[in-house]
Amino acid sequence: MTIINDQQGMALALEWAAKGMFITAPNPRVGCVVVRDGIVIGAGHTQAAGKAHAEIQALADARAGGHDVRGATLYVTLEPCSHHGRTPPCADALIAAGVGRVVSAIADPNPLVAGKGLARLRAAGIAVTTDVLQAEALEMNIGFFSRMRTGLPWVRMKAAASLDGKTALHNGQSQWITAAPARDDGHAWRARACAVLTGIGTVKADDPQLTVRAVETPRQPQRIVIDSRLDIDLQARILQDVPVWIVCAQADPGKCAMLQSMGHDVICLPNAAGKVDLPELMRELGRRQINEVHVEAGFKLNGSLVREDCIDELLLYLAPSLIGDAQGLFDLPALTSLTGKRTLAFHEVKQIGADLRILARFC
Ligand code: AOF
Ligand code: ZN
Repeated sequence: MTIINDQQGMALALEWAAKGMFITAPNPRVGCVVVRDGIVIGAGHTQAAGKAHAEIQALADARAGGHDVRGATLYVTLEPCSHHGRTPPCADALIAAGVGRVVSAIADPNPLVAGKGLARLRAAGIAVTTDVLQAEALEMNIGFFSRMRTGLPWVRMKAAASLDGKTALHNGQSQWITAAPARDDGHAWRARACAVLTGIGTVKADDPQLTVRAVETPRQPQRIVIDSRLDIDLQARILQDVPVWIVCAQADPGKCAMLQSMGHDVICLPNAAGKVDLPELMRELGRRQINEVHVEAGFKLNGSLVREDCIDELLLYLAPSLIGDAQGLFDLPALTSLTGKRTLAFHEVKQIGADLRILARFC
């Protein structure tokens, strides 16, 4: 493949970043390609936390192919780091390698880096170009950017409904409203998240595992259940294999100890009303280095999360069917004036099989 301009080089680096989609958290997923005379001589992506960054992988790949990286151009989807974290600074490795030019998509929001990586490259005489495919690079790591900028994860709420906005019949039947391609697509979004969050209502009604199954992934997201009164049945399927974080507002010491002895983590975060303090939970998840949260919950918790401004984005699958009087998407209060409506902006609308996928962001 011949790289004829910076956009093309960065588009390829973004493809490499996507290869790290499920493995890099809490680190951002970064891709890097090394180009000499328009020819790609090396490529790589961020490995698991504590392991090599994208630039190091790409340089090693080029060298393994017998290529000389001196004077080469390096496309990287995030500013190369300048700090000693779990790994040494990439900026230093690029300077030592003698690369000629670095093209970066977006500045690293990590305050330990934030411009210092590019400054160090420039100070060493390397030509630097920035902000190439910046918007795409931001999307790739939207949760990491959110956490670095605000301390909060990016919270995406997934739901599937009929065209008349209904998620289940009154008798609870909901399988299936959307078709298999849309359901598999939902698993890919689940897989990329650091955590999957649901409520005790869904655990009781569906006894879900909330694992990723339709997509091959080396790691399962952390599962979180909001369960104010610690009502969860110890036999619930979600509790049977890997540790779950159970968030409550009142922790019965006996039940708490039993859950802990099964390896689960009980987080008690009551608000003044005796319910789980949802905004505080989001801050806690940020402190626990959760970048993206994937919410799959029911009418009640969906409503509470929206009302308490905890959601950044809706991932809504709409099936081309009408099911009439049935369960809606969100438990929100009736309004007397449209001035009170919650407004979102459509970010992307795409057809997946027979269904529609809508990504809409709160304004
Ligand atoms: C890069 N290339 O591929 C990634 C970067 O603890 P460490 O050493 O792994 O550093 C983690 C930080 O490095 C992370 O918070 C972010 O600022 C940056 N990520 N930087 O040059 C990469 N993944
Ligand atoms: Zn680095």
